[in-house]
Order: sequence, then C-alpha cells, then structure tokens
Amino acid sequence: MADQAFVTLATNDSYARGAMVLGKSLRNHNTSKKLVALIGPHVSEPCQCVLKRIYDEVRVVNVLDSGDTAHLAMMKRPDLGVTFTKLHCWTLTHYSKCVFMDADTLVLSNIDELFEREELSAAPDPGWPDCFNSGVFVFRPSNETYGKLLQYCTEHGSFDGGDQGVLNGFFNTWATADITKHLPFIYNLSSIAIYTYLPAFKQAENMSDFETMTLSYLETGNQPAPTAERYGGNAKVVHFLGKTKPWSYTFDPKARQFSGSVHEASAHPTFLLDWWTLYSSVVVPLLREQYGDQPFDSGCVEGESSSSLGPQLSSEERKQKWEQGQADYMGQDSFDNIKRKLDSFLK
Ligand SMILES: [Mn+2]
Repeated sequence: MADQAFVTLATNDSYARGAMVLGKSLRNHNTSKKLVALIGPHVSEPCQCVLKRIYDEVRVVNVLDSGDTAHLAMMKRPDLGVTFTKLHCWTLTHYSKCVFMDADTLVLSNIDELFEREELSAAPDPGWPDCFNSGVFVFRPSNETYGKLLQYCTEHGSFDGGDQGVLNGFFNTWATADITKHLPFIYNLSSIAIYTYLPAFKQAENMSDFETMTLSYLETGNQPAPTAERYGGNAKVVHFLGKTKPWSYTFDPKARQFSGSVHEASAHPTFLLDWWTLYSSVVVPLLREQYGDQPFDSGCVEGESSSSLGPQLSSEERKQKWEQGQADYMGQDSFDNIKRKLDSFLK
C-alpha cells in the first residue's frame, strides 16, 4: 500500500550504513511498503546518494534549522537532540501508518503483517519488560500527536535521556491497556536476550516447526499450536542493541571472519554474519560507485588474520564473562577452539 511505510533514522555515516543494510533487508524480503530514511545534516553526500538508491524517500531533518516548535523544544532541552530528530517521524503525514525501525536492526523475513497493528505497538524491552523497546514500533503520523510529544518532552524530559524514555512516558498505558499492542519478541530480538535466556532462543532451532506441531497434535489431539513461532529460530528482526554495533567490527568477506578492538561481543555470530554478508555484497559496491576514486573505509579487509576480538583475558576473567553471557564466541571461545580443546581431552 502506498500510504504505509517503514521509517528509519541515521544521524551520521555509521548509522547510515546500518540504514542501507536495513533497507536492503526489507527489499530482499519483498516488502510492499514504502521505505523512508530520516537523516541528520551530517550524513555525507555519498552516503545520502546510496540511501536514495535504496529508499523511496530520504529526508534531511535539521531540528536546529526548523524554526518551529521543535526548534523551541530543542532550545529548552538541548540534551535531547537525537530524540527530537526521531520524533520527527510523526510528521510524515502523507502516510497513514508507519513502522519505525532503528538503523541497527536487520530484517530476516517479511514483516508487512506489522501494519495490521495499531499505534503504539512495540515489543518489550529485554532490560525492563514493563517498558517497550523503541527500536521497532508501529505508529500513525499525526501533527497533533507530534505537537503533544514535543510538549511532553519539554515538560517531562526523558527518564533515560533518549527517545525510549520519552515514548514510554508518553504512551504510558502500553504495559497494561491492550495486549494486542505487545509485539512478539521475535520482531525485536536483541542480542542481549539471546544469552540471558538461551533455552528459549534454541527452542525453535532444535525442532522444526513441523516436528513441534506434530508433537503438539499427538499429545493433545488439538489443532497444532504454533509454539515455535515465538522462539529464536523464527526471529524476524534482530536488534543490535548496546554500544558495539555490527559496523564497529572489520570483516574479511573471503574468510568470513570478524576482527576489531571490540571489548564485548555484541550479537549472536550468525546474525552478525548475516549483517556483514549483506553489507559487503550489496552495500559496499554501491558505496564504491559513489566514492569513485576517493578512498573510503568500507570496514572490509582482506587476508589479514582476524582470530581474536579485544585483549586476551585470563582464564578467570573468561569464566566470569561466560557467566555474564559474554563469551567471546568469535575469538577465544569460538566453536573451533572449543572443539580443539575437547578433542585434546578425548585423545
Ligand atoms: Mn537501536
């Protein structure tokens, strides 16, 4: 439908790359919706050009230039600059309904069914499930709501310093009023949650949908319940929450390995690999075209050895990291290394 759109936001070139990958992932899964990117004034010319090739609409948002209520709000709360830029999505009134997605999300299957939901629908935040996570949400553009949101911002600020605090403060009945506004977690699966509740994530990896449904049918005689749908194997959107983003790494496309001075693994390696595969195969060629002879850092390296992430830790420190769910899955604690260790015991 022409009056519905996915919307994202990029305030710098790093997030712009995230937006490029997100846009491509939506297109690859044949979305029928329009794609809109809101960008800050600091996104470079070549990145803007690439975004325009992927998105139907690229809109530069400069709250400081706007000279309207947003500008006034910004003068009162300069700390909420990026938040005001994000709230700008409510002004896209040529669409009747939109789904906002952070530029650090990646789509793994078609999610157009989200447009059947109402404002404000979102998934629980993994850190505080009575709040929704503002990385993916359904909303209805409206100048009236936009005005109220700005007013709310200036009067109450944000309890977490960002848009999630503002939006949870404003849409404060989300937790209790209407369960249909709670999106299943698979629409905003954060890497953190994978490690804090690994059995749930694995629930659908271990059993195929068919097996799960057959089992449930045999046990109950009822119509098969799609239990597997809510678990990790059916993840539809991955959210790379936290400080370490996919673009914080460097990647060797040939060896399919990551490297970089990153102190915490940010995501399940499978999803990180999905992100980089899409980025290096589809986005980098577009960037290369735009930059021409100008050198640019794609984040891709070739042929360098890249086995370890971050500094080497003592075995006690590593144990602690494991217990906190921060195993170095791509370096020291990679499957190959663990297997080598086991093999040495089994000899
Ligand atoms: Mn995010």
